[in-house]
Amino acid sequence: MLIKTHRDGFIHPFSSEITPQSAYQSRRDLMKLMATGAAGAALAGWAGREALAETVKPGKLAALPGAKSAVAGAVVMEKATDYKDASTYNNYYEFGTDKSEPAKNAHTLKTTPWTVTVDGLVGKPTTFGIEELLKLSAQEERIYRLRCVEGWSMVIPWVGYSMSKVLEKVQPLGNAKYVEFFTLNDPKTMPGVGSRVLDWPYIEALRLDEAMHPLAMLAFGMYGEVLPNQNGAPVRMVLPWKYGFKSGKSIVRMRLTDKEPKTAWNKAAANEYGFYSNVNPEVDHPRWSQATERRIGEDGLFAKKRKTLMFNGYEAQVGQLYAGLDLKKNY
Ligand SMILES: Nc1nc2c(c(=O)[nH]1)N[C@H]1C(S)=C(S)[C@@H](COP(=O)(O)O)O[C@H]1N2
Ligand SMILES: [Mo]
Repeated sequence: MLIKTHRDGFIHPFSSEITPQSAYQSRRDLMKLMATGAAGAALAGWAGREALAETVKPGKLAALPGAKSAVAGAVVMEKATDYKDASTYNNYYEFGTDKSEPAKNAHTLKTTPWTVTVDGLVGKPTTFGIEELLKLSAQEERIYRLRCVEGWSMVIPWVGYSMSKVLEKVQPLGNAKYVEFFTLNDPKTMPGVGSRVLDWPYIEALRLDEAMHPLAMLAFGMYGEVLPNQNGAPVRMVLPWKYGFKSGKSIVRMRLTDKEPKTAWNKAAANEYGFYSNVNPEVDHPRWSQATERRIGEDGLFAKKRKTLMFNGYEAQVGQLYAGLDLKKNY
């Protein structure tokens, strides 16, 4: 196929800029062009923007377009996972531990009104309304790999911006070293928090320099629409170089601290889930290898497993953050 730009697949569409209808239309147009041999010029316009991916947004949720991101490494040239898979195969324990449960149960999540408080070691502690947060910086579309610690992966077009934009606004103090992220813990709407699998709320944390890295994202949408509840509406973290569980969903508070915070999965099993949890094919989980992964949507009988990449393929961008750190000890 002509516009194959990567061994793994095709450039995928910027869903925010095209409707399902127009994607289909342009796909047909491209096929026609190719048939007449006049595709060359048309392809220039397509490069990195539109393609033959079958992914279309369902158009059920409010549109949330994002401009193409200029952040280095923010757009992976791989076929995006089908929206259907990305929105029905989820991990969100507050709505059940089975992958299919969040999509069935998360309709109870109440996403308005919603506020996010940013406090702790900052000059200007602030509580942002979700509308205010949405407008704090321009929305960008970023296509990131998401690698779950369980051994599966997806490619998702998120809409949002670097979380550094919010952190800069509140003016971190000199002694702030970490950011602790609190997610919603509401027994009335979240059937899962009655169970003892985790210590609620689901808490995640980053070193401040990790949180300030341009790839560290706050996402409000995916596939050109606002987030479905099961994917962490109305706002979640996305850390593409870390295992999926570091990307907390439905964030309500960010607290800057000088001590390394305790995180939900680290509290549950410290020997299995470290503070860093950077994707690393060379450091196995105590119960399974992390060397390969299964891409959701490619799980046919003959589908080959993919090799997991160091830092999930984002080593050029984030490797420096961990210079001199023993990654076997600091897993
Ligand atoms: N609050 C909360 N955030 C969470 C989780 C969770 O159970 N609760 N699961 C994590 C895990 S293990 C993964 S792999 C990703 C999955 O995100 P997705 O369902 O959008 O693919 O969300 C992460 N964020
Ligand atoms: Mo995960």
